[in-house]
Amino acid sequence: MVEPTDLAPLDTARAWLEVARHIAVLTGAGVSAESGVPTFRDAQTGYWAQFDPHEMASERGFRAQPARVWGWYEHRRELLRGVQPNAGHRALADFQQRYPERLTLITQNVDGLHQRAGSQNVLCLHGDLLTNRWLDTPRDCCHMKHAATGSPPYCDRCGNLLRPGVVWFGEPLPLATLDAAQRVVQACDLMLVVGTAGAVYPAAGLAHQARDAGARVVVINTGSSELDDIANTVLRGPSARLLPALLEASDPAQGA
Ligand code: BJW
Repeated sequence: MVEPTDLAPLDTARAWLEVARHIAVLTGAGVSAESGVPTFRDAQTGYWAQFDPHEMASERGFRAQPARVWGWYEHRRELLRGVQPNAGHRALADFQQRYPERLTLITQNVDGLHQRAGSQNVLCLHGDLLTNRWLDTPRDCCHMKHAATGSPPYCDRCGNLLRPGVVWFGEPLPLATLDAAQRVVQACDLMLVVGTAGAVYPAAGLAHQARDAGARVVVINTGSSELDDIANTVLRGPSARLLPALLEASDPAQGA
């Protein structure tokens, strides 16, 4: 008899998907790469090949150079206006629409492309690039925003700055979202880890938790990731091709 693990990785993953009752999906920047959104850590093309993450993605960096950091986020927001979800985003959304009780999407991405593809109840660990919030605890006066081109808007009474609504290094993830994600991975029997280097915690820790709790872990990535070692199988290739190949052919266990 042929065991699933004797099959090629894609067939193995399909076989696991078909019997999985609760599927957790953790996505990272790679899932949006084929939409034209740069990743962070890819050599040459990733943001961190060009910028120092401590300067561009930390509160300290923002306080030191607010106009520079704000300008980078404005550039990224502008880029997002010109891109569309790709076949990988759509395959995840379509699968969830067909089997809403089976799939929960957890993303590190701040680009909103999963939601634009139609995914529901997405657990966004690192916030939302298209929102802002006050840098310091807002006072009563903090609704008067003064905007100057190229600089973060600020309260013209107390000077409090607006900042992007994302999670920077050294900042806590939204507690309720992280709690929900941890419950999902504890309860899943299959976890897909897609397009992430697996270098940033606590997000990457979710894959370890799933594995420790007995779930099968499938990594989908064009290159190697820090989570390959804990994966039960690795699908090497672009997610816009592999996610449709995996999810569209699937006919999960009826009545499970
Ligand atoms: C494809 C592809 C294709 C390409 N198809 N694949 C434990 C150990 C060590 C350190 C820590 C730890 N716990 C916490 C830390 C510290 C820190 C951390 O993790 N540091 C490590 C880097 C060393 N973590 C934090 O600071 C976090 N906060 C925290 O822990 O708070 C604790 C606290 C509690 C109470 C009070 C106070 C504090 C916060 C982390 C925030 C991360 N923020 C960023 C920026 C968001 C805003 C923005 O967008 O500007 O989030 S950093 C950046 O990395 C972004 C991403 O979401 C995140 C992950 O990146 P991702 O998605 O993996 O992208 P890449 O580029 O790294 O990888 C892309 C992958 O795709 C590659 O593998 C490619 O091969 C692949 N790929 N094309 C499939 N077509």
